[in-house]
Amino acid sequence: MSDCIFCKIIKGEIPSTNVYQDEHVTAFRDINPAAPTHILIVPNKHIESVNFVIPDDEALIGKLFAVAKQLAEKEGVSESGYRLVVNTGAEAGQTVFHLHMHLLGGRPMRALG
Ligand code: DGP
Repeated sequence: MSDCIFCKIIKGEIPSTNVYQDEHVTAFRDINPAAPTHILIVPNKHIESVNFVIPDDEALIGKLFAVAKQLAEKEGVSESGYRLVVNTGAEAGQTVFHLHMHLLGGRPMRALG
């Protein structure tokens, strides 16, 4: 989508610190990190949120987890632990409406509330 900030990052139209990219998925460091490791893993296809996932996207959504596993190992947080978060909708705190998975690690996480 032309006015989507993550679509622009995926296309290299605005700067980002990319840590992974293939034809389906891009991952880059969050601009406002909430943990020592804070990476956003996004499908290259513009999907607004989990609410807009269709059956054809299932392999793509699975790929987000495969990339998360790979990046957690690379960041050295596989053993210590990490959190994968997908905010969906305004009340959950979604601010960018291009589906993304947060990979957070490198510090103890509080219980969800
Ligand atoms: P969420 O609140 O779940 O929609 O998370 C959106 C995240 O995106 C938030 O943690 C900040 C990050 N973010 C927003 N704009 C940019 C940007 O231009 N570059 C990068 N690297 N991250 C961004």
